[in-house]
Amino acid sequence: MADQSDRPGRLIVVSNRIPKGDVPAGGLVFAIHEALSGAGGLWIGAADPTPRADDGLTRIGSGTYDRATFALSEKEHHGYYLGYANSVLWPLFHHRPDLLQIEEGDFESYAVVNRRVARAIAKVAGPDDLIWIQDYHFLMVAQELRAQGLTNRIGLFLHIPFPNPTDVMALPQVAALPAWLAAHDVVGLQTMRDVTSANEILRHDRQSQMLNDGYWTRAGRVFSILSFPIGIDARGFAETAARAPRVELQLAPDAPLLLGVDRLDYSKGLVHRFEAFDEYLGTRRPGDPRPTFLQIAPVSREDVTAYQDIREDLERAAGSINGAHADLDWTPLRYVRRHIDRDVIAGLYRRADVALVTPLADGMNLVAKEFVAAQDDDNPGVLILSHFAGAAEQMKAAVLVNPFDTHSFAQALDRAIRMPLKERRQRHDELRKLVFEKDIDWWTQTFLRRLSRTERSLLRRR
Ligand code: ADQ
Repeated sequence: MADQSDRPGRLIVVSNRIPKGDVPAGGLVFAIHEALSGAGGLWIGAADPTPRADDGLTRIGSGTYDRATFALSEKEHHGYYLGYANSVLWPLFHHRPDLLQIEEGDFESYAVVNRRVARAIAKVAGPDDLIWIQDYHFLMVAQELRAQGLTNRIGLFLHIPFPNPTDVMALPQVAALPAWLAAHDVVGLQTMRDVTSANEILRHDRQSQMLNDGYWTRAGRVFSILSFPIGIDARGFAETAARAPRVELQLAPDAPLLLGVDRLDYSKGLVHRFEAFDEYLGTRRPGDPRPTFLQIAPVSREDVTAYQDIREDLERAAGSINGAHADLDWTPLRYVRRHIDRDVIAGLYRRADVALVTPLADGMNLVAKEFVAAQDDDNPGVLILSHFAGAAEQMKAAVLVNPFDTHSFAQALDRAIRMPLKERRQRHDELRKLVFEKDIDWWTQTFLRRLSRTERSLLRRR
């Protein structure tokens, strides 16, 4: 790929996933597309695994910005992606050190891939380009770029939670983590809770010293750790929901519809959610409405053992709930594992009376925001949200639950199903304001503004 350093001030984004064709509407991938369409620049992501991996980038498309992939061998896909990223960092950062699978060679594979990405960036980056690294797949890229002499402004946004100081001890590379972070100019996290954890971990590092206003200094560099809660394309999503095709669900006329939409993942708290629904069903009084809970959860990361286990647990729980409560004309729980199109999901959000967004740990959780954007403002549904979703820090007008406390979770379900229109509207108005104001554009602009102003902030402090 040609050196493009003659075009100063571009944005270079790195994310593991990159669309190989059209950009799907909504989600993070769409947000990156939007940011690059405005600023122009380069988007780098992983190619599909091949038997061998070479250095360099392969251009896969260009328009208002360029797209390129870095190569990944099948062995690296195993070690870097399925191994270190998804069997070490993901469980650890989601507060599940018990699920860690530390395999020899996986970290080396992660380091090799991070180094390859850094070399590729170093080759094409002009001195004024902003480099924006997305997520836990690339924690070492900035350090490698600094080792190669790059002085560009580099930002990292971590989409997942930050581990607490105790859990992080289970990371074999824990001693290296502060240096990985310090190689960036801005480290963006989803919530204040995450910033507190990161600060706490850095306080234990002898070389890191806290300045103020989110700034740290380490080994001669100044960097900041701040929260930038991610948003959605609220306006676009609301339009999709209002236009969405109506799906025939064959529910009884007044049956409340409860809805869950998640990637099948142990962090999403699906078994706990099923248990709370089971308890709620057990406490229904005669004449109470007969709700249907529709859970959509397509499988993901099937090659990781923990994901096979959760799938089995869930199917067992679903079978037992329907076995105990179903009637000839009523199936209380419907569990759909098939992929469902985004516009159909938008229509289901709008139709649902209650959304269950109850992860045990989650960086933000965009489903909570999509549900709010999709509602009919005159007759909105109720959002039940776990305290452990990053979204709970902003969305205080939701019905907040502790997913580990089955009994109070079941009571919250009952309350949500019965909630009068006035209260539903009051809560919804507050949530809607937040989701539309702090949308995906707000997030992108806030992060990039902070990153591009870094130099000036640093000069002030010298
Ligand atoms: P995810 O873990 O993927 O993202 P989430 O924030 O809920 O979680 O986003 C999922 C997206 O996929 C949503 O846009 C949703 O509509 C869509 N989706 C979910 N289930 C679907 C289904 N069955 N069919 C079709 N689409 C489905 C990571 C972090 C989150 C963080 C985001 C963004 O784990 O905590 O909020 O990045 O930063």
